[in-house]
Amino acid sequence: MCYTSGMKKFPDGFLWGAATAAHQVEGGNIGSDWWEWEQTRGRERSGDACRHYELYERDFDLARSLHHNAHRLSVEWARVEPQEGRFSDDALKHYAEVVLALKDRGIEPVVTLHHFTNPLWFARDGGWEDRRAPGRFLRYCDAVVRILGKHVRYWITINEPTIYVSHSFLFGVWPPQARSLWRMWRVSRNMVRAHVAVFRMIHQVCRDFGLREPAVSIAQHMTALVPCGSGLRCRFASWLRHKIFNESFVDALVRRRALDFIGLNYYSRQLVEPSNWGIRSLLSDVCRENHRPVPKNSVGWDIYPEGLYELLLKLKKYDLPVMIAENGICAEEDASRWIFIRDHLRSVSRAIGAGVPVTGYLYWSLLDNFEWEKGFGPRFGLVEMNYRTFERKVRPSSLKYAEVCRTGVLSAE
Ligand code: IFM
Repeated sequence: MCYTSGMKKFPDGFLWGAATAAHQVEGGNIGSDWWEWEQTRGRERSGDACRHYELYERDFDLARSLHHNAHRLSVEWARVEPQEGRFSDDALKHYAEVVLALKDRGIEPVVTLHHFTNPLWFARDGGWEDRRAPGRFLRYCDAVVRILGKHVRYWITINEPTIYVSHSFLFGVWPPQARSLWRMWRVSRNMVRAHVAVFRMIHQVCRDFGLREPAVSIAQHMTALVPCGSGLRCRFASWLRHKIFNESFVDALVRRRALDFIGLNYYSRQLVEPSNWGIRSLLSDVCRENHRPVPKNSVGWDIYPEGLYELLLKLKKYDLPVMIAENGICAEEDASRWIFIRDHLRSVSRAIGAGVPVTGYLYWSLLDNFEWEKGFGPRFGLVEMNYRTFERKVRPSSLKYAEVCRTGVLSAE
């Protein structure tokens, strides 16, 4: 790492790019539980989204023109297995073409197998709570890996398991809108089992076919948990939340030797201030006074680049490579996007200098997209989307980021 006059040079071979997820960009994901939920409960419907299912080559041309050498996408289970045990050759062929379209452009694919959405048949028949869930997920992943395995090295089995289980089974804001610790625990346990089974299967398939060693992980969402005051309660609650929300999945998988690297999704901080020693308060109370104000994104999340550095240092103990699998800002004006990227890359660079083996940075997201229960309002894209005409427009911030991707250097200003 070179620090000459504030300039930061990233390691050779560093992965630079952006991420997307099928349901958020593809459009027409009619066989999924989210699609059904949106028809009656959602604020907005995903509808055609960005029409990425048909326009992916155009989007990858843009990624290449922005000097990305990696791209994270997700395969949609509901398309690949629209009915239990019946696989769609068309969908599998489509994803093979998508991955090849990336390779043809010199872009390394990072493939996610589960990004919040489930096939309807699966959701209706017990979903992730059912003891058959890990086996069902494994069967789907096996079909995908057998087709894509020779072109894909980096796999993310499950995106943000803690966000999925908390939003869907504890806070009740995502389908199936449950509010139950017991159900959340069952789903978490099944997701751990599912990941471990898929991790082993991917390694086995690569051995069987004589393919190069794969790199398999989850994408773990982590929040910087900052005690609001110096008192014991604030510090204890921050520690506890970090253990549960940031580290529990990673710990479970490291114990089972089922991670080749750590995929880290980082967006924001939480200023922790529990009002009492009750468990609910310890786990969820935040400072209401705005004691240590920082800028916010357009949906009110604190922007806190130092948090990325702090979390990366905490990951050092695992002795595994780390890929920033998502980091991004939704903003009404684009100027803050480049400042966000620059400041977070400074944190990444500091962490690398402190000995954390960070191997890549994938901005969320390549395109504006469907932000789940918030609909199309938040704009995260390097590329602006016109949802009426589907015209794509490169934002100025993406050109500044492109220069870093091209040179591997973050300049001082
Ligand atoms: O849009 C989401 C993505 O699906 C998962 N990580 C966080 C992003 C922004 O909220």
